[in-house]
Amino acid sequence: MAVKYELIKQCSKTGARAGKLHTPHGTFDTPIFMPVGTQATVKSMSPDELKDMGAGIILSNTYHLFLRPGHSLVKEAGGLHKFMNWDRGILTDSGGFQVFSLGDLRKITEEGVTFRSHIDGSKQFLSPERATEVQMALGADIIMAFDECVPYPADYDYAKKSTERTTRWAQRCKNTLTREDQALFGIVQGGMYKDLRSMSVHDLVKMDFPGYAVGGLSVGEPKDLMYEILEHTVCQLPANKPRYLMGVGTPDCLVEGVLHGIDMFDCVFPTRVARNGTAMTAKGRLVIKNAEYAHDFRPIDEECDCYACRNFSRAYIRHLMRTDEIFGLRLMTTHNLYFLINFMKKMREAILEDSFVEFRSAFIANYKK
Ligand code: PRF
Ligand code: ZN
Repeated sequence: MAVKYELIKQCSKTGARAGKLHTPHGTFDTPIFMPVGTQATVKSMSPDELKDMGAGIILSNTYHLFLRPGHSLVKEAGGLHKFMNWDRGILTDSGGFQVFSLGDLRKITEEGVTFRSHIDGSKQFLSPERATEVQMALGADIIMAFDECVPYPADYDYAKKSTERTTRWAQRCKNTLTREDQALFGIVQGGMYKDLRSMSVHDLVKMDFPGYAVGGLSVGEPKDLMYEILEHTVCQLPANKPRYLMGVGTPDCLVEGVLHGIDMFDCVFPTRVARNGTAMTAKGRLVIKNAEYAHDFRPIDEECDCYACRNFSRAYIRHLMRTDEIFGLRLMTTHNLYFLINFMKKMREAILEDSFVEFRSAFIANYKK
């Protein structure tokens, strides 16, 4: 099997767990946060910088690489790892979610999705077979089933039909995959309906995927509802397989995800907000352009030892961001990614010491949303 999950420690009071994910490109500690590299690059960071901050697996996108530069070119380069010179783990999302975010530009049938490229308006088609073939050409360690993310809100009938189709699509993805060095994860959908979530888990688990993702959350629903559906879903997933919560990456949601037994996360949030001047800290967000930091010569985060915090002040980074200097984006991105990777490490240590409940209480007491 291409990817194997090893459970190291289960929290005695919550669903939280510490483990290891073995892949063809290394073994990584879980829970893990995967930085997003949509266009085969984590924006503004070199692979060496990512390694220095402790990144293990990064996520890239089938949709974007399929449209440009095209999966054949990436294959010609020797695959995505070689193309971007990244020798640790890669997970590619299937394109399902991106295609469905195009709104009016797409049409869904049982066969697949016809859509217009956001780049040149050309007509394109992705199906479970095509999305899997593209992901085989890219060559990531973990590839995702082609799914429909049920929108929020959605009526019961639509959510049911969509979820059943996603399950049929998952089987078609599985039938298409021929590479033995890639692990295909199934994606649980079901909207905000518990019985549909149970149905989705049940049907996917029968297909025996090497890992399972929880999709269709963090799509605009209230956080309490998200946590409720998450808990209901995760506790039905097999304990010996990795669990991935898609598109979630704010500190409060990461803590709740880990609490319920999630092992993997990805989100554009840390890198996107960094470029717009927001730093993440254990106390909450810090908006670097604010006037209050003009004469503040402390680091972004006094508890952080990333390259940015060890060497530069808030006042300096504020100046770079206000003058649109590229170095400012790089420092902000470095900090946010380092912060999150380190945050996951701290959660893992707490689980290993069986003090995750205390970690969570201390976090909640300190963190301003
Ligand atoms: N499906 C896929 N990718 C995703 C999602 C999903 O439901 C989400 C939902 N938060 C983020 N990314 N394929
Ligand atoms: Zn820092």
